[in-house]
Amino acid sequence: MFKDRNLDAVWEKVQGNVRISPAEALALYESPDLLGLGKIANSIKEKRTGNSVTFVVNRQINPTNLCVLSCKFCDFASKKGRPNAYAMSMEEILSKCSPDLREVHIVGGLHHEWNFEHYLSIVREIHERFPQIQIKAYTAVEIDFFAKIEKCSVREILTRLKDAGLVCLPGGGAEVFSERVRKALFPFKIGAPRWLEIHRTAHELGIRSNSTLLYGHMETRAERVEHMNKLRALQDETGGFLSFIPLAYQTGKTNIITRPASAVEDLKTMAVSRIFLDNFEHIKSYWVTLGEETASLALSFGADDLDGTIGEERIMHAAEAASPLGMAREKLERLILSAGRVPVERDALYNSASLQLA
Ligand code: V47
Repeated sequence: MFKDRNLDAVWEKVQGNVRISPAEALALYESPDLLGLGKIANSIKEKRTGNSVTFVVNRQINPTNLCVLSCKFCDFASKKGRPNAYAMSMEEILSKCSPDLREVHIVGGLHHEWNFEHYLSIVREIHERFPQIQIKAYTAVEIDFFAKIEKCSVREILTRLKDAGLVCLPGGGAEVFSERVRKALFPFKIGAPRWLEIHRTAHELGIRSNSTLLYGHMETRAERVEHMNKLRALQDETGGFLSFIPLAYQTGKTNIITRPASAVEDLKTMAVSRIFLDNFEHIKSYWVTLGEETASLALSFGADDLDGTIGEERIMHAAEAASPLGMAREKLERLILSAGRVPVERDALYNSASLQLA
């Protein structure tokens, strides 16, 4: 049935709802039959979400780029005194919010002077002024930092954030769950066990979360699959993940690599994740890192969501991402329609936004 006959067995498994192993996922990467891979991933996507592709009217807010960490892969972080360093005032943060938004996504640096109360007040103020906006805020890396500076448990930090209005956690800070890569690129950042523990605690508290994989730098395909395997195991345990987002590394000025991953590698990563992560409802095609064309193609390789309008993305654009800073709602809808899909607006928790209005 497939040009690559090795895909036949995977097709059979997928049709029978039988999970594939990490070794099989790795073998999928080696397949020369890209379209066959897409066909398998797409069959899973369509079984779960039909022909629809979701998007959210959201705004990304990166309150500061000042960061006590110095990760080698990151073009966003800065240090006090550098010309590009910034820290937004509360007024500036609030000015980014408007009542038409469904979601704000807050992520930023680990500021050397801000205390937890300040980070907490960002969530509280937004929630009080704009109660209709769902707040997706702070990666596990930030949560770990808050617990350290506040000298309390992750559970307490998350509970206080939830009480202030936090709805879910974004998936950042996971990078790639490989000690080899962590030591080389982000030795002072939390590793896999702590990232997973924080998301497990969030799920126990009823806080849903996303997950990411940063790929296309120095990691191997086997390390990517191992990363997905750890996420799949935690999802078996808690069921708390909403989505998986493969983040294609933007090369920027870090000199780690000269060229980003190819579109073929992007589409393979999308398809392999859709096939392997059989307990994840959503796989996101993040147009900011993929670019509009690949993001659109990814909608035929297993992705069922395009993220959102975003407004003003700073992390990937600090690394010279070629995509626009934000996208109008109409343009996002057109992108989905031109891929032959039906656009459906959602909220941060993937509930249909139009149903909520009814
Ligand atoms: O953790 C940093 C990544 C992440 C670069 O949860 C880079 O819905 C590519 O996690 N090229 C933060 N990626 C962003 C993030 C995210 C994005 C969209 C949606 C959601 C969600 C979460 O960005 C970081 C890091 O892995 N990153 N630098 C770069 N040059």
